[in-house]
Amino acid sequence: MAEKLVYGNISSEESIRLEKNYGAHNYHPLPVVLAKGEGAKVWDPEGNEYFDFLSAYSAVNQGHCHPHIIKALTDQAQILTLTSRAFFNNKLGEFEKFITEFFGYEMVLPMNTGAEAVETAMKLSRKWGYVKKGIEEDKGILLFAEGNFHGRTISIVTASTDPDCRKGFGPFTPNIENIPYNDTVALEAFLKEHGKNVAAFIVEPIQGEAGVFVPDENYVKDCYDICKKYNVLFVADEVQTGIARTGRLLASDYSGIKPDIVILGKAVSGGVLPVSAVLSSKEIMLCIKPGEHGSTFGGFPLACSVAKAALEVVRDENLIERADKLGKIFRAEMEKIDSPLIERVRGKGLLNAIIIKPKDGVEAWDICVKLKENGLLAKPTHQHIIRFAPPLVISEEDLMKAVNIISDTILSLS
Ligand code: IF1
Repeated sequence: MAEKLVYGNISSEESIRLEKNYGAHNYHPLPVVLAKGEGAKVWDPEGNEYFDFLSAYSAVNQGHCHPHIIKALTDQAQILTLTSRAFFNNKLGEFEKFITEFFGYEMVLPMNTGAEAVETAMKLSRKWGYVKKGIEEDKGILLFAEGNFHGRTISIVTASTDPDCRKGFGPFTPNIENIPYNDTVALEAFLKEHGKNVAAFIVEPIQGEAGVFVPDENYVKDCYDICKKYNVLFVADEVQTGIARTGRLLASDYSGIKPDIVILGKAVSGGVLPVSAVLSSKEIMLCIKPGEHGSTFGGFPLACSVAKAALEVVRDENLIERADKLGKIFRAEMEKIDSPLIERVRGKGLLNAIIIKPKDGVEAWDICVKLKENGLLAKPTHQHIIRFAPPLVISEEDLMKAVNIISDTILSLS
């Protein structure tokens, strides 16, 4: 018998069937259909309620459909949405001043998706390498860490070491190299040999896709210092770790360094529109001249209004402190779960993961399916890791309810 629909007019079953028949098969989603979101909770068409412990991969740090952001969206949508950059608009400059002051940088280059912002940082780094560092034309190297995730374009997957991301998509972009992550000796060795031609080292302060892999405490600071020694730009991809997620405004803040270039995406808009940004100094940013880079939508008035509101929420609702405090509670609670299925708990702020030790055929995927049945959504990564990253606006009370769901679920499978 068909269940009665509470949200929308298409059932979960029908939604899945439609996606399967008409959409490219480039994802393998958990079998749950979302029809509504509010704060840290989401609902399926049949009205079942879930805690969202993925937050659209940390895009929804401010919570689903935050009223302040949605007001900015609907207000601006009735006035002006898109102008292109062929003309000035009255929202862009205001937003640029706001975001640069917010993060303590001189200039910003707005784009849309995270991958576009990474590509922008790659182009900007190479341009700086030729214009300022004096690298011989077409010799500029971009250095990345193994296990990275920076997006899906050809040049970005050139830097990937994950066969799923690369296989069948070659040939790749030249002069993109890798060194092991969390290995400053490898960085120093590479720069000692090739430093003259290296424009930038582009790295995640915590590797997200690698399973919330937190490097050694001094890693980011030491990498920064090594880069300075060889006049190489230190570029932090904070698309996932930035904007309060890890309990600091930027994860780089834990290391007390200021990257030469910061890449932001996802939560810049609170998950309302694709808005990304590259932050840097005038010295670096002004290496790119009119006509050399851009995007039809980059910095569009609607995005500017939404992103400004989204950052105001981070400030006004103390999301940095919340993530820091709730993260400590969450990890402590996870440590208490006495189950052979849990090998390790790790993370910073509200970007956390538990490493699963498969037992009697029970794997991370099975745990996530069971969590879903019990009212909590999370996604496995790399088969044996489950990432837990709720919206930062989650109340302590809801966090504890979620902790109980996770604990009960894991114990029931142990
Ligand atoms: C998908 C992962 C997360 C990112 C960093 C740039 C981008 C991302 C550090 C590109 C994107 C995503 C995209 C998402 C899955 C996801 C992800 F599991 F693959 F690694 F978040 F953990 N830099 N991350 O994490 O941003 O172009 O997607 O806006 O479905 O591919 P984008």
